[in-house]
Amino acid sequence: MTATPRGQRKSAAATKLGTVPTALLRRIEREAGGAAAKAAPAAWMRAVAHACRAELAERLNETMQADRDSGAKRVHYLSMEFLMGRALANALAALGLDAPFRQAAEHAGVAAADVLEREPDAALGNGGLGRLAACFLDSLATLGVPSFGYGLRYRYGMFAQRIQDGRQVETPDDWLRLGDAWELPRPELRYPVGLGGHVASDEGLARRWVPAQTVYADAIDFIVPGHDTRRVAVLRQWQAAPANPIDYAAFSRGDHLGAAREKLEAESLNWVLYPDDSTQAGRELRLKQEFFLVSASLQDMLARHLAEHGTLDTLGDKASVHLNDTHPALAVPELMRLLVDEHGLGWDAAWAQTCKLVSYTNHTLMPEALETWPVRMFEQLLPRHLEIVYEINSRFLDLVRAKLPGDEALVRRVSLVEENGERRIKMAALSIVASHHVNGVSALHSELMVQTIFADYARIWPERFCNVTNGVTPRRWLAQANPTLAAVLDERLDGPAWRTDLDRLAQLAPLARDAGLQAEVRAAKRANKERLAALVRRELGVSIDPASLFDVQVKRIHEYKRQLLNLLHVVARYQAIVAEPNANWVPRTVVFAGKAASAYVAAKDIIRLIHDVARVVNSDPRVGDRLKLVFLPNYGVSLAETIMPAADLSEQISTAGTEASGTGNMKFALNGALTIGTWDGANIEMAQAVGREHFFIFGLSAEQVAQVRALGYDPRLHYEENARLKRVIDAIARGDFSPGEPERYRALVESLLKRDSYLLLADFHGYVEAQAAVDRAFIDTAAWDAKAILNIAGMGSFSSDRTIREYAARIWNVPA
Ligand code: 26Q
Repeated sequence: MTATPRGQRKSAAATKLGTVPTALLRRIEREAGGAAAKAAPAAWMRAVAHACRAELAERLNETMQADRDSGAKRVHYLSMEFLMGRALANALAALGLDAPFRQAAEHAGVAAADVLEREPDAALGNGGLGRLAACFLDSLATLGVPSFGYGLRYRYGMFAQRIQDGRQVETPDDWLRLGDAWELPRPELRYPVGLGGHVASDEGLARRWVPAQTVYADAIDFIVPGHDTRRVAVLRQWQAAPANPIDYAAFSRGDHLGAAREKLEAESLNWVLYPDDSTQAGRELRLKQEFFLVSASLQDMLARHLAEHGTLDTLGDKASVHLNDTHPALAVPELMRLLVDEHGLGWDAAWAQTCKLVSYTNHTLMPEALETWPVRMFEQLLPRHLEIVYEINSRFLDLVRAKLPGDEALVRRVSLVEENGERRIKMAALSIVASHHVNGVSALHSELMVQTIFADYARIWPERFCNVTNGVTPRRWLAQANPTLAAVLDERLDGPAWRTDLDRLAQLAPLARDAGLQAEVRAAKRANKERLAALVRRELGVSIDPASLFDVQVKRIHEYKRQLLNLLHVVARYQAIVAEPNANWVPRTVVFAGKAASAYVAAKDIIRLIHDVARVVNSDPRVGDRLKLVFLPNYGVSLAETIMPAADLSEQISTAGTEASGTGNMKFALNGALTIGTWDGANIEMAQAVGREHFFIFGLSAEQVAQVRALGYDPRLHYEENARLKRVIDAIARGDFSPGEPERYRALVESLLKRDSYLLLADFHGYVEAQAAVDRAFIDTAAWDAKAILNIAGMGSFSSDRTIREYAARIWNVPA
């Protein structure tokens, strides 16, 4: 095996059709039942995936054997979401099979790209939190950290988004229709999970849960390859199965639906991912899903520990349980129940182990997004767990009274039970109380976390709170998504090592003004822009000019992310172009993509307005190529892989203090886009790493936002004082973009003028100025290219490898 300049390992017989391609072709012929040349791309995709899976399964066995033998401490990463995307290109790269695959395809006359595109995205997540978990698995594997990711095998993942008459329509994402070529079922791993019922006491006063219903959790593994290592990570996903798949009595009465009730109920646990990151979906099914995930995962962890060590006394030394936000927070009472009720530990011993095991990452500061569950629902579904939560709470509140005596108001505030209105359990409080570490995901977010939402807990346990800034995997987000730029880096950074040592990007900084490097980076960007332009033409029938400035905002649609601020600028620019068509306009293409939660009306209005504005702008002959606006439907991991490498400008414009970190911001900069952004989340650390002068920063700081709000914010003042802003809002309010229905955006405009909860109007002026600075910078090509190179060079520390090393060292106490 030798490394080529592109970093792919070639087999010795790479030039002729070597043994690997021959084996691949045989496999395809076997699986597709005929000549490889005639097999459909989907059949190719499955066959190649199966070939990779066989190799990955071997590596998984090796990895697990090694961890058993060394008695290694393992990390258990519990998450309701893993937004994995496609796996084939990544597996081929990690296994060194990319070149053989391409050779085999070429030999058979099949387009490799067609095969790769047949793979459906595994979209088992909503957005940032889920994609972060996927990047973490890539880094856990690559760094060789003994670990398990635990999640649910959703039958339907994130909905597919279609646009009809400018409006979002959600359709089911049938990602398993072709069968998942990657799954490795583990029929030997099955655990019972109870629900409902009551609590009984035995003679010894021990309490024991008697569930009304039991389902089984079956394990299905998804293997994540490491890069530059034979080690792998595993994502273990749980599939629910009924204890009694058929009620024969009902069946023989002819009541077929009734006979299937238990089966249907069990399967509902895997039915669909909650597509809601905006509102607290107080739904019973969601609570059941959360419990199902944690119960199965913890039973699996305990079974393994007992098999390896024979005692639970060492559990906390050999395992770590990480909560990806509070969604798996039921792990705390479930672990206590398993240890105390099922394994006979005393409360104090069990609590000591639990606190040694658990850590928790918070991903949002917005109080309305903090998860709470009605006590009533909790009690119905999990009666024993409610008792345990009460016991945890009572001991915790005693501790608070002892530590900070005489402050009953504090005691009420920190209680795990919200007593105002309907009584509810506060999942963040539950997570904090049991965690040895609680972290935020950027420096600002972690600071605000202890100053605002968790201030009381930080007073009690200041040492418990810390920061671990997010990162992204350079394997997917640079090497795979941007092969043209990756080839430039391989050349300039002496080979492929940057893929697993991203700090090497810093070596580009001294070359930022090198005309040769600038030309190479520019050519790569141009190729990626042409690829995106082709996609836009295919999908939307709109032609966009690859020479124009590609200004891109792609992420979940949310008011706090302020897609609407971006759109206000687009309208302002449109009006200015119409007013002065002969001025020296820098041609721009504004690209949006993103999904709105199905119940989030304001977010859906924004999607509709983008389409309405796009129709008007794109068909106005006075505008021509000076401005184009496009919305690409069905944003997801795969679309991001095409869009991000093609961006010149990355829009990261959340109201300061609202975006916990952002990770798209990192992916864009890594691919040579410049950022226009607020002083928020990880934008701050990125700007510091790159140099503020190479960032377009605007708007109020988090502190100023808090001040403005405290003083009483009146958006109308900005509207009255800023003529440009007034023209924009008046045009929307008048129906300039919805002539058939002038009232269409009344609620949207009214909300802007009356509340403007995210201070768009306050930041509008600064934003428009920053956009003007972008235009000026873009026309100086050499200066722009230098900035792009410095952005790439500054991204070394935003690798998820760095993030995982920090978790390993500071939180999990495992080697990495
Ligand atoms: C909660 C209850 C019921 C149903 C759904 C939910 C739910 C689901 C998803 C609540 C929140 C989420 C997702 C949150 C999320 O993606 N947060 C993002 O996390 C990223 C990784 O840390 C950050 O970069 C982003 O700033 C943050 O918004």
